[in-house]
Amino acid sequence: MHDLRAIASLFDMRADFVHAHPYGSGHINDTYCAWYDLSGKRVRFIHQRINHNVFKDPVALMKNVERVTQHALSRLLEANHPEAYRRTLTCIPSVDGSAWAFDADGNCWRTYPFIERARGYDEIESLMQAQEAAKAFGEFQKLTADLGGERLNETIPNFHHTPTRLENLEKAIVAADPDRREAAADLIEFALSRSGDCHKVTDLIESGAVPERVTHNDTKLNNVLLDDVTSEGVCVIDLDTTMPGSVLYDFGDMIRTACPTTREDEVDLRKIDLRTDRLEALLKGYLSSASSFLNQCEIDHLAFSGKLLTLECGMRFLTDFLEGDVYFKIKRPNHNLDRCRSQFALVKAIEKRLPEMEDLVQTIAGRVE
Ligand code: ADP
Ligand code: GN1
Ligand code: MG
Repeated sequence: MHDLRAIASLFDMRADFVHAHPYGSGHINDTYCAWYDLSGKRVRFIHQRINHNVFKDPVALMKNVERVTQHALSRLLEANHPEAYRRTLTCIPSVDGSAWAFDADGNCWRTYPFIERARGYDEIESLMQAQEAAKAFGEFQKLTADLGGERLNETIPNFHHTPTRLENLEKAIVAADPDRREAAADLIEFALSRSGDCHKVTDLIESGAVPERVTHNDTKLNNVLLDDVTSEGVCVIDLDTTMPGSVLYDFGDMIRTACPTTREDEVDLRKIDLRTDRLEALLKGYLSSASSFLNQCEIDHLAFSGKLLTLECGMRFLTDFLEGDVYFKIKRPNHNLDRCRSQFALVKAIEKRLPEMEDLVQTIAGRVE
């Protein structure tokens, strides 16, 4: 636990720090919810330490976040949105006026107002949630489409370049501790057996059939806050990987996180399946906001993107396990192995359902046009 009172003093809070506690279930950053006293009223903020093991240039990252959030806010204010400050993250400035601040140990921090009366879900509870989350991510892509200015910084190069992820896995297999390699033998075999899928989307991007766009790149269900009462997608969060990418990365990760019958680290593999009613809800929500700018090739690969992103995520968990659990936060030994096993079980479930999923995409896309 960091000294949050000291962190608070780095920002222009205009309220008195009361106390803070670790918050949320993200795998990457250190997130704290901090309570403040503002003229007798309790208000809360999020303080976050950016994981600089994962994000090598936190200032370049924060410059992206600052641009995207300012753009979103100005659009909301132009439209006289009654809840503009709840619909986008906004950066509280540091005492010297930047959107970030470094502590005495060289850690980079940022502060956001806490988005109230809404939350993110690790596990989905209703079809409405899937639909609203997908709509919100589609709107986010629409918003970033007219960002203007320079290309955003690549906060993690080759983040969703699946062939590079496969190469990283192959290197990790060679360098791994023999016990870990042995424990993961069946999963290594599975990953390598699906290597033919890894280059399909990057080939389409290289050929120009799938355009580069500004995308979120981490559209896990818990990275959109849904209204406590209406389930409406209120605010897209976790903008660390918002950078040039493909809509297929965003939709694929929505499938991976919103459609399974179990959570990401389920150990009872018999329970793992993909719910096509949830895919239908995702498609309805996403296409209601994104159909105006998607091309046919993107639409034709939406179902496959679910398989690709699930395979890629499983490969990343496996690589991290082989490298000694240095990237994703883990809560128990073999956690990354369990996560990988569950993701690969989901890949198999998707493979069985792919024809049904493809039909659903064409049906819903046909209805929206
Ligand atoms: P990570 O990269 O580690 O996933 P996130 O930015 O997703 O970090 O934050 C972790 C969790 O903190 C989120 O899943 C969400 O529950 C919560 N959170 C983050 N920002 C806010 C905010 N502004 N208001 C309310 N909750 C937030
Ligand atoms: C991480 O930050 P979080 O927990 O929302 C990861 C994603 C993975 C996800 C798997 C920057 O997301 O890419 O898909 O875990 N984020 C980063 O749960 O690597
Ligand atoms: Mg997150």
